[in-house]
Amino acid sequence: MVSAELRVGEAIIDLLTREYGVDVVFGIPGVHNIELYRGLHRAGVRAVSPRHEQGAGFMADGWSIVTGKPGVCVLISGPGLTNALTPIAQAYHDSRPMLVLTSTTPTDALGKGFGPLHDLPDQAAVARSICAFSETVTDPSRLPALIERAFNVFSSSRRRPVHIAIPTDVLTQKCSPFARSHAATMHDEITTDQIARAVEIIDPAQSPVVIAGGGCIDAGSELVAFAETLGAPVLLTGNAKGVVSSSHDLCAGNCLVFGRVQREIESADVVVVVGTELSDTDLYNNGRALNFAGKVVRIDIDPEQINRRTTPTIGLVGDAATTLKRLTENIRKRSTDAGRQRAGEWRDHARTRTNVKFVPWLRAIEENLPGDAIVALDSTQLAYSAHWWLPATQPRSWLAPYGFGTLGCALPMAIGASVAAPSRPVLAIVGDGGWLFTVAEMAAAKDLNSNIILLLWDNSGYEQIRESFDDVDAPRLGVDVSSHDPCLVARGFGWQTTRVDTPEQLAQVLATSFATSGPKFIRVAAPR
Ligand SMILES: Cc1ncc(C[n+]2csc(CCOP(=O)(O)OP(=O)(O)O)c2C)c(N)n1
Repeated sequence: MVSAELRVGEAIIDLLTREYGVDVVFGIPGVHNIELYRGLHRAGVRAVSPRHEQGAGFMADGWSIVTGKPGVCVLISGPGLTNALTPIAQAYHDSRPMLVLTSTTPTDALGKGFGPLHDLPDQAAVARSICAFSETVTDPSRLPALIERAFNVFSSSRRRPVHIAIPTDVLTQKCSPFARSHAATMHDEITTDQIARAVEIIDPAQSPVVIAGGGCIDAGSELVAFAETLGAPVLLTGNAKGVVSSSHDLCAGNCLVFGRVQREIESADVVVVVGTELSDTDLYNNGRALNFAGKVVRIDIDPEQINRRTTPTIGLVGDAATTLKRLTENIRKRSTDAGRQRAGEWRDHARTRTNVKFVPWLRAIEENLPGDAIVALDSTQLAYSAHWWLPATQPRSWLAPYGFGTLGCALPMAIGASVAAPSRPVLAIVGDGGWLFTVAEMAAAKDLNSNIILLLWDNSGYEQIRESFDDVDAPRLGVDVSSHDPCLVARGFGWQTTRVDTPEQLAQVLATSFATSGPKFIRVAAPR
């Protein structure tokens, strides 16, 4: 019998480190969550300090993409959580794991409207719609089962964030160390008969195509083996960039947004759709769902997703890696010639359709990007074409706001990525508008001496939105904003800073920047 020796706040962190391997968290301490921080200190967990909880969430998300593990945030009650809602929603939208631990109002005041500090009417409810589950825990004996449930979500279903709020009086209660709860997970195995039916559909195909999404992030080798056996070109969504190397002949890259490519997919006789919502943020075609003329084999871990946006000829609800492997073992092997040709045509099409305004800048980046680089993109014009133009040769190295489309995520995601992989260079491409959303995290990057190059695409305002106003003949309003003297700001945060005016200068500065470590800021005077 272990004696009561921990506070609940310490016991949660102890459980997370001992049983779930948590060794780094992102968050900001306050009076209310000190017991969680006491636990972090006791367990020797690294606590990364952003300058705003939005930064904590994005760092956790960036860290999670690179490591494949759930990012953990430790936040205070009320504003600690509300400040982090945007990155939590991003992780929800893009199906990524994140564990958010918050303190909340003392038990006797919960939901009573007494107005204690940081109170929300229902803190758990605030996060519920963007989490797999969000719970307030007043009985600490429930915590081990809830943490186990969270890690089951992260490992064996569609990944989503989880939020657990613990009242401050519960965090200070004494308890014995928590034992791990071993809840069962539900797994419906795809049957041999279902695999056989899918193979019957796939084998006669003359022009098969594979579309792979973020659900394939850990299924790269199985996806390549499947495509090589089928001889099919692979189109990747943004969240799958790098899952098949852009140097692979069958990789058509990220050109799903092009009308010609969409029409050719729609006329293929068999399309295998794996781990993707096929959403508007993958297709950018004003919400039009693809209208497949041929047969569709769809693989998704989420039974809710399997019929959304398209009803497949056959839906296989299961893990991408296992299911692709089983299909590969059963389909007939064929030549890759036609598939390679198609992939090449689509890659070329994307390049020729890229706005010439961006091409020399993209080339300067492409020519200098090291093979092991991690790229983080914000929502800025240069980044839009970078999605298909820049290479990505390994998975978990490409970070962008694909689903939620929020500004300001790239810098803190880059910092999280750099915490995960300190020796790899990280390039963040950020617009002058988006940069200011999370500019305070420049201080965090300086503290950490993060190996980040921040390329600021400075067109003095919200250029994409300026163009959107013009497109619909609306008078421009609220779009001509300036960040004044960005280089001075960056220097103030202690970053090495350079201003470039031409693509040639950019190429030179990138070459030297990638050769040195530490945070570096390159302000590009963007053409308009
Ligand atoms: C949180 C949030 N607010 C507003 C927007 C709308 N929005 C999309 S792109 C954009 C312009 C961003 O400007 P900047 O970062 O300078 O990039 P640029 O378009 O100028 O290349 C805006 C305001 C958004 N996507 N996210």
